[in-house]
Amino acid sequence: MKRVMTLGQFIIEKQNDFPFAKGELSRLLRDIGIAAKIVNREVNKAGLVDILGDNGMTNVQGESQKKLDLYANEQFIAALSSGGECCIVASEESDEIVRIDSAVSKNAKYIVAIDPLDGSSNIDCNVAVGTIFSIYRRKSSEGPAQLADVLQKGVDQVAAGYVIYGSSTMMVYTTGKGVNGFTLDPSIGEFCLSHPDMKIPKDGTIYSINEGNYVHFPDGVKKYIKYCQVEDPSSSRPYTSRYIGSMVADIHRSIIKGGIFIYPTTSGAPNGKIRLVYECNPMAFIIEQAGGRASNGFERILDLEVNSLHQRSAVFIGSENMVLKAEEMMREFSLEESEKLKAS
Ligand code: AHM
Ligand code: MG
Repeated sequence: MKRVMTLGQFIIEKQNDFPFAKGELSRLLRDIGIAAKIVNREVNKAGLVDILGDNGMTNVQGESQKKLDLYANEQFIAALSSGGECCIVASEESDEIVRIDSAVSKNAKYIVAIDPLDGSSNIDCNVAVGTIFSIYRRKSSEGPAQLADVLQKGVDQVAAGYVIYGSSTMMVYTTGKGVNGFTLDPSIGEFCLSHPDMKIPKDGTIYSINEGNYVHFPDGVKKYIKYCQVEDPSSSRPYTSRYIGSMVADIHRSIIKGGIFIYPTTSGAPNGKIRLVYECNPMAFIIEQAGGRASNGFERILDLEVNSLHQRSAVFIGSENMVLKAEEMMREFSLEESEKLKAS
């Protein structure tokens, strides 16, 4: 019989990849896995709120039902606080960085940036949502960690991952040595290795973008969409369009099947919508580790300067050849966007 490898076992085995590691990163990843299971439980009963009422939806602390994204935020911060390996959490749900001031945590060497529940507008209609996380080593060596410790380029990430709460729940992560995916087996309550060494196809036939915004897109994006829609059997066009509206789910599909996910700048959102620190950078790290490509249309996401916590970026991410083609069109038809993005 095939041996089941749980996330916990896998993390311990992989610790040997880092000869001087003391196990803190492993514990951090394990803590994130535990919080993900708690959030998964709540996400799964989201539709029951009207049946069970407040009481039925009481969470583990005995608090009545909260918006799920706030609940997820609290769960991840609690898990990261109790472990003692993380000194700052930077979250989409918190305007400022959250310092963890307990005696064990305040000198911890890791920083975690997180989007606790991405795509949460999809919850009410039972569509997949996700958690995205990114781990950095703090830069300063003494005193309380600062915002500057968080504002690191994506290329400096130590680890990144996502959890997708979909038809099954998966955790996918990288520590810079490939990407591995674990599916939650609800019968034993463990994430089990189901997708070892994930690789994204170099080419794909699925493009994913909110086409409702078409009139507001830069010309390069409009041309790329038209390119996807042209009939050309030799390159399997027209491509298929798929847009879930949960970036984690759209990118997860792209990794499995091949494809490109684009959230460009628009006339209404001149810097794009997706956040650099806890959405673009972790997904870009994972995609690159899986053999794909991620850019803002002109520059590699992981090399972008990070100036503020909630900074936004345009994102073109997925199968290498699809992203290359879209970049080619951005250079040809929307070069002025590149200057605007640099200035932002
Ligand atoms: P959120 O962090 O507020 O949930 O927003 C991010 C989400 C992404 O998951 C998704 O790709 C995008 O917003 C969808 O935006 P839109 O509705 O504009 O297409
Ligand atoms: Mg988000």
